[in-house]
Amino acid sequence: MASIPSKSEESATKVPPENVSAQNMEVFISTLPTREGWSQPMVLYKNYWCRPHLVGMIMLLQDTFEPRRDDIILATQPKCGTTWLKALGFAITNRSRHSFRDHPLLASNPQYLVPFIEIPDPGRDHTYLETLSSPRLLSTHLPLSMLPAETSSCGCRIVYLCREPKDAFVSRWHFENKIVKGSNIELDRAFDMFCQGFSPSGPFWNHCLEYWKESLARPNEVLFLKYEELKSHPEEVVRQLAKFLGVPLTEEEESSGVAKEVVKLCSFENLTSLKVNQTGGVYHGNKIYVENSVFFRKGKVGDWANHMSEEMAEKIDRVIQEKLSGSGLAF
Ligand code: PAP
Repeated sequence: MASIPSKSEESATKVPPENVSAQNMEVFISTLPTREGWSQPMVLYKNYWCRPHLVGMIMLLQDTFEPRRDDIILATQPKCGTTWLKALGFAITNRSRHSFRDHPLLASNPQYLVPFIEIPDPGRDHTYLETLSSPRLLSTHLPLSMLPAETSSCGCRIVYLCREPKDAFVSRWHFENKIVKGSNIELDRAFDMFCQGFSPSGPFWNHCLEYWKESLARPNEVLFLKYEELKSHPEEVVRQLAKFLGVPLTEEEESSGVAKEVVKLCSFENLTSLKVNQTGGVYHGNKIYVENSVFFRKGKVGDWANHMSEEMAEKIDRVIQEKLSGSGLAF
């Protein structure tokens, strides 16, 4: 068993010891910088803020996850369109198997049709991923630097969806106050934390930048998309996604309007009209009950304007511009 670092040895960038036992995990987590402010305290692990219980899961992932060449990983920062991307990815890659009239997306919340690699679905553990037949459609909220190294070398494909930071922030703020009973985080306070880089999976900009740079270096394996372009040209993005995932739309599919059908099936309006997304929910590993409806709120571009002052918008725009400067990425 590996030894646990002492507090004095600890640093925010520290690589965790391998094979830390379950008993020692708590000790290890207690050595990480901790900060409160969101609905639950968070720790800084490998330069990113996350819920403490996630650290063990990420470490387990490093040891157990074996990426396959034909895996597809849908990567997002929370609140940037995960549910939508999962729906689209599932609909595109499974379109020969299911008719649009009798589709799994009509009976299941998209979140549970595409498993997270770092967070086992309720009732399952990490071994579940190994039981899935290829090609696997998987998802993650982790930054690229936290994925097992083979993910970058095995040739699997990653689709990253990011979102305009002001809208992502507003969505996060609503979610935080909804998900934990009694949570009442003030907008101003949440805003300051977000601008400091302190948010779940944050700093927001570093998460985006890692995937952005990788998409420039390995365009055939990493596709970088924005929520806003998906909103404005959904059918084009569906075609782009299908092509990138190695299942381009055929001429026949084009003439029968498959892109349109996929967009309609996965649309905010359709998904929110379904009973499965209006009722029910599941308990997650951290004992939080997540209602299926919580993944849907407004689904709009620009809702930040209903919450932020001009001053706030200018500040966050300045922070983001500065952090992304020189990268070629802009919002
Ligand atoms: P997660 O981080 O918990 O996985 P995620 O799906 O990334 O959730 O974020 C939810 C946001 O996506 C919500 O945005 P809002 O708060 O600004 O409204 C949600 O409404 C939006 N969303 C979910 N499904 C869709 C969809 N089909 N089309 C467009 N937006 C969607």
